Amino acid sequence: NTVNLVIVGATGAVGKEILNILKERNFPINKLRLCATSRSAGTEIEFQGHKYLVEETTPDSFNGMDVALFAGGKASLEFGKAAVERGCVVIDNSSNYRMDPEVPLVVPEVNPEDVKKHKGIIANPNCSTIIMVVALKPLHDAAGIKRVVVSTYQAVSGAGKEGIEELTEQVKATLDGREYPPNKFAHQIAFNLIPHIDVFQEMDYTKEEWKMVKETQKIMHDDNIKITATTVRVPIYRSHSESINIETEEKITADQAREILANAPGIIVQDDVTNKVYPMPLFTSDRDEVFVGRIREDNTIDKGLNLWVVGDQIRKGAATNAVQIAELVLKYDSLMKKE
Ligand code: 11C
Repeated sequence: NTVNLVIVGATGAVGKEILNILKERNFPINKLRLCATSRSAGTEIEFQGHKYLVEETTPDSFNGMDVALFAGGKASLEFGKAAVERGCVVIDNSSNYRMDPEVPLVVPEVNPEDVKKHKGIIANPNCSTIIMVVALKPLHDAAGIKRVVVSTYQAVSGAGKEGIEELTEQVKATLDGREYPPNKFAHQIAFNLIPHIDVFQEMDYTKEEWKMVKETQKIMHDDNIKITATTVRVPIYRSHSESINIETEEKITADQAREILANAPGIIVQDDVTNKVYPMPLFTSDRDEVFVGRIREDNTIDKGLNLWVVGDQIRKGAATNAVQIAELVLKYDSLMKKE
């Protein structure tokens, strides 16, 4: 089976990474259409030896296509339903439909079967949620997670290309003794940390923090897991890091957790403190796996663990996860090539 595939938002950070991953994984494409806003339409993108002209997204962009990968933003609100009406399965990396009960929210290592329940739209979770649940799922299966306390250290590229540019220019300006006022971020990000990602909502938690709570419960099919999050922007380019404390129903030792995680899909355990081995964002970027280290028993409770989890949020946190979902759609839907 080959697929007629549309990528909406093909010129952004996630869209470009989706193209890299489709190539790497040899995704079976019959026809490819690249779309974006009118601002980026006309850009030329090379993919597997062919040159593609980026088109402005319109409802007709989806005619005759099988799968539409939306890289993010508002596009799926505007065109998602039109794509479904034209027979496409939509895989949406934005937060627009994630909490819709009709829309499966999928991380292939955690709840692949949920893809089968789709009614046209499948949502890709938030990047920090994806990275966390890949690590939590095998421990939940083994010992039952009751409570999670997570603090994140999120890279500026989570805020897109403008986030990268703001950090670079602000670092240079600060070193030169010049002012570089914040624009993308609420405060200066150079030589700083900002405990504020996205807008403030109920109880003074941010939207990013609520995403980690609600999306995790939906993906894990367990509203009883208690989750509390603090999300922080840090001045690094790529890969989100997370300090995660869990409390479990059953006792699990650090050694057992290490073995469970080492055997789980999509995870690499890097945990050898004697040799100063632990995951760090500089070395987890451009990788699809989630890296786990600093695995320790929490000595303040009977059954608890601390973990340090790091993953490339543009790859596994967005583009790779979306392409993996497309692979599951192919597997479950047996899409037929449209001539
Ligand atoms: C960030 N997690 O790092 C955000 C970006 O819901 O897909 C992804 C927003 C989302 O700023």
